[in-house]
Amino acid sequence: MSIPTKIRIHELAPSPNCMKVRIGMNLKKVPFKTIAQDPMDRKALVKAFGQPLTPAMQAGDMKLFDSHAILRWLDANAKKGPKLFSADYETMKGIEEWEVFARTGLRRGARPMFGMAFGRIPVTDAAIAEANAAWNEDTASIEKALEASPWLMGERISAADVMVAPGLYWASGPEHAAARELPFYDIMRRFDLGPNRERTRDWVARVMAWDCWVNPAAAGKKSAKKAAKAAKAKPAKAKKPAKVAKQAAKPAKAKKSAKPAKAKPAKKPAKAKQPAKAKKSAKKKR
Ligand SMILES: N[C@@H](CCC(=O)N[C@@H](CS)C(=O)NCC(=O)O)C(=O)O
Repeated sequence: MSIPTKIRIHELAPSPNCMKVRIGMNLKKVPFKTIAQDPMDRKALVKAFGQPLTPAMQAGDMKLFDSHAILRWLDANAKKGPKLFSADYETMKGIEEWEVFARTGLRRGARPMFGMAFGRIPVTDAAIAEANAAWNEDTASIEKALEASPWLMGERISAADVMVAPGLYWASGPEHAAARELPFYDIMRRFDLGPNRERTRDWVARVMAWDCWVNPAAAGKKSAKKAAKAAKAKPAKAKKPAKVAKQAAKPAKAKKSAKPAKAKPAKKPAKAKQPAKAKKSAKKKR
């Protein structure tokens, strides 16, 4: 089966699970369009997919939901870009362990963060402090893994990075939320990974540089222009894209991570380069 030319992703743009799919699509150089899901009305989504969550993908006449399922489909079918999973048994097991972590290991920070941002949980300083303590504790294993190598599974980017990093995006720098305009983001910016998470922040930025919602240049020049136009992009607050690019090039650990400018899959040579820097003018606000 080849990749259909018409791919539509139903998404809630700021959601980490939707970020994973955009990153996967861009790494694999698969063109796609997004359809914004109304968070308050999931009827059409349920009718089409039999379930209410995003991301949900229509690719030609095939339907698929669940971000990790979509990543697997991409890796099995797209011809370009780095290999996200692996032919190596042990590497696959390692990726799947990180996958379990992505699904369950960050809940103590993520649930209160999204709960407060969506108005489901009262916003209190104490609850935010508790969630931030959890963010710090629960990312210790990531910081440790990144002491040994620039990516979770070694010298190359893999599905492990794509599955885990987006869940940390909103807590990895208050400037991410501060650059966007809804009250939702005023709450998101109060969350933080806390001290001694420099490698983790740097790695999140390197993975997120592949998300065209964060970095329109990630989808290639033409798409970046289109995305910027569609979003009626306002002039950027210059610093953010520059920072993404700078962090992307910054070594997580002296020599080894001199490489991550190129995104590569675990234990396999990769063709994908780190995406271009977001142009100032391509910066969009939502
Ligand atoms: N296992 C699914 C989870 C999808 C999921 O939870 N999506 C969220 C957005 S990140 C959603 O649609 N939530 C509905 C809601 O919170 O009302 C995946 O990885 O795609």
